[in-house]
Amino acid sequence: MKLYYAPGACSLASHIVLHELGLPFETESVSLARKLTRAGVDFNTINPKGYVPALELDGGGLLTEGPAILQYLADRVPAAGLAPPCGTLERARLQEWLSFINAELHKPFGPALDRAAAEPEREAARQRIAKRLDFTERALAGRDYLLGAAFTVADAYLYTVLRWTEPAGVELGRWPLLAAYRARIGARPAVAAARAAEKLR
Ligand SMILES: N[C@@H](CCC(=O)N[C@@H](CS)C(=O)NCC(=O)O)C(=O)O
Repeated sequence: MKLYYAPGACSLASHIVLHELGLPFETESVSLARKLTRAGVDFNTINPKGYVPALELDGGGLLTEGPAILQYLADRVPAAGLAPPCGTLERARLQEWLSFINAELHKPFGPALDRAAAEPEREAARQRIAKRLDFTERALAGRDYLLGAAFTVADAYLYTVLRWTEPAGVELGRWPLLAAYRARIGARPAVAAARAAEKLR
């Protein structure tokens, strides 16, 4: 398998999960501004959607969309417990979180991080993010991870998105449970390894 990623982007969640699972994999970074892979290939010829993450599969073919990639990877190694079994309510809970993070939390970071966007648009995005972080903070009360006692792929994704708060102008200290959660997830060896591979702090 080969993961196309951009340092610190949402592809970090897939990169974390690959490290967590201990499966053999390769990576190649992509310049999102120039749509060029590190080897100089036009990334649009690999993923016509033009964005990361994109996972080249061992048997050929490409899988895109972070939530799909995260679940595909988790299902390769069920014993690792990074996703509950398919068909269970717990699996639907995982999908509920992945959808929420993807559509409700990840998306408003686009305008919030865009220095070219008008300030009112950026501020509206920050307010949307804050509302969603309020909800997530309440959901984490009394639990270490989004689904309860065990780390899942949803935690890899939420951690990745929480890393964007400061550059987006959102002070994570307003949500003490989320700040502690980010530090806790960030200390996992696989998370540190993925960060190091992407040359991130
Ligand atoms: N729907 C996609 C969105 C992925 C996405 O937003 N990727 C960003 C980085 S976090 C990107 O590559 N943006 C470059 C672009 O859209 O041109 C997913 O959930 O995987």
